[in-house]
Amino acid sequence: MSDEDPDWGSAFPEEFPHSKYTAPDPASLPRIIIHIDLDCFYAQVEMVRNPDLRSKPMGVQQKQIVITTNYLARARGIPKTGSVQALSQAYPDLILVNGEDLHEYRRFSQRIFELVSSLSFAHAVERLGMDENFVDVTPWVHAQIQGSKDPDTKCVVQGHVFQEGKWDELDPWHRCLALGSVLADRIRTQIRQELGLTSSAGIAMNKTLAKLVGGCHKPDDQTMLLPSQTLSLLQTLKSPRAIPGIGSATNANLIELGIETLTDLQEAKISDLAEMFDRDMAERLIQLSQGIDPSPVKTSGKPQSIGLEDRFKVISTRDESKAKLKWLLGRLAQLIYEDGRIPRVIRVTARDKIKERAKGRRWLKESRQTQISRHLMNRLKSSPDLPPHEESQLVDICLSLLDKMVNESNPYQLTLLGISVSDFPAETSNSIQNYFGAGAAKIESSRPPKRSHETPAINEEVLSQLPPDIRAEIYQSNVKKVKLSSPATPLTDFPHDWDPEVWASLPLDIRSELLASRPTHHPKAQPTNQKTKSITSYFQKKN
Ligand code: TTP
Ligand code: MG
Repeated sequence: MSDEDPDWGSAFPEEFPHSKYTAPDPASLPRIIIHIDLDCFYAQVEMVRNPDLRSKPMGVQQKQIVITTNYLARARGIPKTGSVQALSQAYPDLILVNGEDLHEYRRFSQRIFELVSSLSFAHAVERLGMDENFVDVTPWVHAQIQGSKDPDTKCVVQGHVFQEGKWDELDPWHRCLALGSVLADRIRTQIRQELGLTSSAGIAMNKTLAKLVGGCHKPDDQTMLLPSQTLSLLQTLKSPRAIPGIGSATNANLIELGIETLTDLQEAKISDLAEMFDRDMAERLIQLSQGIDPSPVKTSGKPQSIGLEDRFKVISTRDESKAKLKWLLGRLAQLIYEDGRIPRVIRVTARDKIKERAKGRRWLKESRQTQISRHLMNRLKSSPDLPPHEESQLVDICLSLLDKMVNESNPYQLTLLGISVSDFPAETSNSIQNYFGAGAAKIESSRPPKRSHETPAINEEVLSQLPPDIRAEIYQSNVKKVKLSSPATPLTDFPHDWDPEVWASLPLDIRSELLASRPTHHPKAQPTNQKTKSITSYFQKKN
């Protein structure tokens, strides 16, 4: 079925032209967000490439880890992930395909995003990692509800209602969601028809709920959440950690505060969290636990940064680091060439086991970045290979960034190194230097006009290659304890030597980055007496 020729007959089979129906005010209607998640994504891509694999239990391996298995394997009890050794031993008929070359996965990921973005009812599409997309279909749905459709008109739900709940087709909220379910079905059908891939979807009033409910009927199916079912859905989660966006680092902080269950967090006040989190973060955490997520679906553009990381057993000498950085640069050059933009900032990320132990942290990644002259990567406009001279200069720059994190005179044990680049030319008009003028602040930063995910200073490309729990953890460790000035209080942490108007016009993440770069400038989090709305009263409104 073409997108230009929608058959909404199945959604509204009957018309009542003489109705005295008054359309509901759109402001009183919920947002309708669809979350699409591809089923066993890498495995499906491999099965498209080699259809013989479809009838076999198979998995995709990177290094010694199986990162996904197909649903045939899962139906036989083979887990989704595990070590190659353990899974091969326990399931000798499991076929493993090497998935270290991400090129095809990225290509399919981009095609999915482009396909979904091209659908006329998709108001905004936000990529999350490689195989997930949020789609905001609110304007289209509201227009339908406001249109000539009579409230008595029959309306259908595609797929499941959460816990097979009963929905009321006369309730405008339910009707909005039902329309969302029809659109989700449409999206999934298009992806299947055009790319040969199956996916699962969640339909709800916000991103968090859509993502959570989308996992209820997997694979190749979809689930819609009624507003009154929000608490029931949340009750299926064991701990705050199960909420997308709450990583294990944040969870550990919550546990330190005595907040162990989701109910604890739902009932917490912002002041209860003040010891560990700034006010905005505390508020967001409490809201998330209550199923409240006002974050918009932000249309994704090209990634704000491009990068890759490698994990390994241990590197403890400069020569090994140099060799690894050189290897990473070579692969990064290929990605930059494919992207077509030339970056002006390079960032090195490292994880040092010894530091982690010393600080008692399980996941401690550090990054340092610096500006680079554009001529160093100019060749990548026309070739995927760096000339030797430029390559060696870049390796030296990376090593000097690493030196800022690793002291050669002390022992260290690196288990991860990564390089990413950002600040591409199209975005230079928004460069922070333009806001403050040269020399106003020595900040090495990049910012695209749009962010595809609310992860300040996080490399989406790198994130997309990581397991979801690690992605969430990295996200949390980046935002944790960073003062986020909310738009409602734009000048709270305002650095007084900067122009207030310019400050107010800056995006929140850049403000945070600037504040973070001024070590003495963070006023202590103000405890608040503001009471969080009780979750019950919040949801009593709409049943
Ligand atoms: P997921 O969406 O978590 O998993 P999936 O799509 O394979 O399976 P599901 O049907 O349960 O959604 O991750 C998407 C892809 O990300 C996955 O196919 C492989 C990759 N990935 C990694 O690179 N590393 C990892 O540790 C995991 C878990 C996944
Ligand atoms: Mg998936």
